[in-house]
Amino acid sequence: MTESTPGGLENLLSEDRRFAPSPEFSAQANAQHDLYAWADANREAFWADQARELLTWSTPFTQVLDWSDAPFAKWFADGRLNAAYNAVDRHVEAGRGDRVALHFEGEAGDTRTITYADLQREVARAANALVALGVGTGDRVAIYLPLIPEAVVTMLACARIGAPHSVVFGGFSAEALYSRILDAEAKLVVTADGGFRRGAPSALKPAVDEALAKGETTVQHVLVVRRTGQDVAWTDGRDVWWSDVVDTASDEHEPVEVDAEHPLFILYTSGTTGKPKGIFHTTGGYLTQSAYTHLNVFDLKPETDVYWCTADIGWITGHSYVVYGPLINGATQVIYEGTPDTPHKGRWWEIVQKYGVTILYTAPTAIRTCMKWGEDIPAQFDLSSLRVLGSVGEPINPEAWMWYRRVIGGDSAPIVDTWWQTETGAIMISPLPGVTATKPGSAQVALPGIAAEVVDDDAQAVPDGAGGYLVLTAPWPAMLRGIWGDPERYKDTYWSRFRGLYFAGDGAKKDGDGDIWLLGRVDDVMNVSGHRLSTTEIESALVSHPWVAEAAVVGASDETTGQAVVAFVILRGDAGVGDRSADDVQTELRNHVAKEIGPIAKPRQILVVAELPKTRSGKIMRRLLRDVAEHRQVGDATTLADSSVMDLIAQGLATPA
Ligand code: 6R9
Repeated sequence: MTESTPGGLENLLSEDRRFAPSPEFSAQANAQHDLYAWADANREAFWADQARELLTWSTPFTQVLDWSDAPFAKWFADGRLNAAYNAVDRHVEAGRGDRVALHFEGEAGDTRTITYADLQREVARAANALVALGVGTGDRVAIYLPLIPEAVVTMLACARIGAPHSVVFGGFSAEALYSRILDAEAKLVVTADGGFRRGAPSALKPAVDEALAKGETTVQHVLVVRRTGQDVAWTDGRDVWWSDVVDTASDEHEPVEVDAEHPLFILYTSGTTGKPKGIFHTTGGYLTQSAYTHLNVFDLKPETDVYWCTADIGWITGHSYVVYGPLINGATQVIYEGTPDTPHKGRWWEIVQKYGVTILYTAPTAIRTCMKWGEDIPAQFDLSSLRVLGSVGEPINPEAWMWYRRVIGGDSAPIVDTWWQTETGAIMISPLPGVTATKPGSAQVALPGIAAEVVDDDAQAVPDGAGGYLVLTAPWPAMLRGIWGDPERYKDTYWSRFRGLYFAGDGAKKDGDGDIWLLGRVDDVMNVSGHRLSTTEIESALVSHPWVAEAAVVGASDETTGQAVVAFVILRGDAGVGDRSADDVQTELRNHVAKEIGPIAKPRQILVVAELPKTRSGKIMRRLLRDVAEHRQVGDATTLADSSVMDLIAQGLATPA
């Protein structure tokens, strides 16, 4: 049951600005209009063509889709290949070894230029080192690294030996890391002493030490990259330096050929319950769709483009559009370790100018932050190289879209607003630059080969102009193959709401042209700066503090981050809060959440209340709390078990604690 039905945003449907691609852009674009017809004619044949065209198979497949055990899909099941070979070696074999794969820009301004030939040697060394550390095909490796070249190298080294990686975002806490290590039964953790964030070294290794001290795990070794030079604690026998085992390893390694359905990685994402879900992806289908979308949605020309996706590798965007998609396509790309405002607020635009970035892929929250800083900052840099702009992570509001186009895109670069999820593995709904006349704020249409629909409560497609739930109506190559170790949860979460349809958890509307507008989550998942956070998970973290009796968390709209975490807590009378001020209580609890989950989960605001609004079945009515958090007139409270609760909350907030 969801308590908020998609709605509102009527103003979006009256958006009538259109930006048709220029004839020059259309003429040179990778994707032409006939791509839709090709895919519509025979979806499976279309994907088979893409898989053959974009990947090198060591054993060609003869089967395309096997949906006989739905919703568990198999794509290209009798084919065999290696992901790292496809991302690196074959480019070198084809004489493109001198092409730059990665322009690495450290936060402090240090740089490294890594060609495909360099990358091949480095990945081979790392693969040999992993094997020497006892990692075999099928074993899981947890990766807890900053965005430095070693992160990309480690992911590819895992892929090279067929060991699924589980990247844990470096901003996550020891607790979060521990639960992910346990769930995946990781054999190895790869980390660094630290990374540079906001002008200072920020430690990572202590969180790994703390995680592994929490209890028995399957981890045998911790492989540590030296990045910041910080002091680190050392466990002899368990911990090894990258420089000792990778730098000294042989740079020759034979990639391990795996089945198309061999797991490539696990990536944890927030669900509606406290326990994060280990979304797992396999090899052939995932790589096919990442490469296809990267080539067509961004119009990549590998010989001339300089591509930059600002996502961290801890998120799915970093997997599909920093590592696999671009490297499979032989792209030259920028990776940047740090924050956009270090050492100054023009840092990103300085990087665009320095490398002549032609394709930029980022998130609405970053665009809104830059809007807030003012357009005179990007105006100081030459951004004329940019020719395609992408957006991902949350709905982009039309003002931000227009600003992005005008200030960053010089009023001409097409914007691709790409809707997809950790679960979908790759982009699903997006304009095609050169084909689609874009509309500020709408992701518009399913890509060729993808089938999406907006349905009502009874799974019926809604007419144009109406709203409902976004579903995917046909299997796609990069779809998740399940939740690690929990097939039932996979079926329940995605396939039980509407029979035979994949329920994405997003509300959506179709406008008069049938174009899709995403309206945000309809479940208890928040979207803060493009990161998915579960209300339940943060509530559990709050309740784990001795002062807190009960907690309810909502996502309140926020000008910069899209949504912000607002928590309502009931304190325990006997727990020793004493006469601490409301400010002290708030600070203590905010820090507690940061420690339990990670700084991105820190509530913007914590309000101490006497009661929480609940239905008779005991479900907290977060909708009403969201009204309070967003300073609105509180909506219909008639289903509350005790209707005076909202008055109490309102009164409590009016009187300073
Ligand atoms: C890739 C990624 C998935 C959720 C998704 C939706 C939101 C992503 C969006 C968008 C509107 C877009 N979302 N892209 N909403 N327009 N272009 O972000 O994956 O972290 O799993 O989040 O993000 O709510 O369901 P993930």
